[in-house]
Amino acid sequence: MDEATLLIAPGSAEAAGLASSGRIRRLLLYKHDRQGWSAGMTLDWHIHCTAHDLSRRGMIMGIVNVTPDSFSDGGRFLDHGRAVEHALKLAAEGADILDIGGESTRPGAAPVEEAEELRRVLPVIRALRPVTRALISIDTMKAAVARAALEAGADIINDVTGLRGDAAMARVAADSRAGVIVMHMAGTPQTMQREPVYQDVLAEVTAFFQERLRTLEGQGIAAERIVLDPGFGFGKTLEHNLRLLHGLPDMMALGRPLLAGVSRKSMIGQLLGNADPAARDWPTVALTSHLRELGARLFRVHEVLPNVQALRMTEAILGHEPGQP
Ligand code: HH2
Repeated sequence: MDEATLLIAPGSAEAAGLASSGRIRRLLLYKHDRQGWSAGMTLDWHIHCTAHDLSRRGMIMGIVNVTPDSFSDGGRFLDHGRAVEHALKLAAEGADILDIGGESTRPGAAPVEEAEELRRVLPVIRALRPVTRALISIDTMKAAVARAALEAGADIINDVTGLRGDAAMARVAADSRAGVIVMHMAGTPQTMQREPVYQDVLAEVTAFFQERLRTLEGQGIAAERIVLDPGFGFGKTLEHNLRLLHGLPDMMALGRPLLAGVSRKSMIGQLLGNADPAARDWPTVALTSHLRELGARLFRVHEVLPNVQALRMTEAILGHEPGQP
């Protein structure tokens, strides 16, 4: 198979198979980053009536945890006023998306009742909607929470179960025109870090995405509305996370934008011997730059400003066509 065939059919099973063989890694990177699928290909993300073109300009998603127990900032923004203030600060720093969550997904976290989750997130979304132009995403595994959040003005459903956790979630997404983030997780937050095992983590996560794209399309959710997220730290050892990060260029063959959520995660602590999550922001910034070069287009982060700066600098270099001064 040659380069032209690949460009004609990114996202096809054929392209994904070739990509996971490792043989076209550099070609895909070059074609995508330097030329942005120039042979008629785009990397659009459809949200409501707008197509956001991510081929040349990625997005920063700022994290707003309205929780008492999130792994790095639990309790800091449980108060609604504080959460809104924090979200507006992230938007002012350049966040394209504000990701509002009312249930921690850290390993072993206790599940939260629907009523309590709604009580945490809805007032924050309602307060933000009229005062920010940033997109708002709802980070939830519950269909009822997603539906209420969309009614309150949210634009995106961010479901760490990849729309498998709650049987009603796909219907909520299909009934709306919201963007959808499909994340891979092995098990549940309660069980996921109990010795996760894969034969080939990259092939298995890629196959999961193919199945999700197919199934969700059949349920009325067009692929153009979907962003894919390998789910770093969700049922993965350090080795699994590193393999997936290295394999991002291969996953681009799926033809959908990729989101990386590595901010302050324990894999950084494991590698650097860095126990304090808040002290993991600089490695996170470095990863934003590097992962943008490997093909990721969306970055879910706690600290927005330095990540926006790293992303824009990296894109300035990637977009610099040969022959220009
Ligand atoms: N990670 C967390 C939560 N939601 N959503 C996506 N799409 N991707 C991720 O990697 C991801 C996510 C965990 O981080 P955080 O929200 O900071 O912690 P907690 O779950 O403890 O609130």
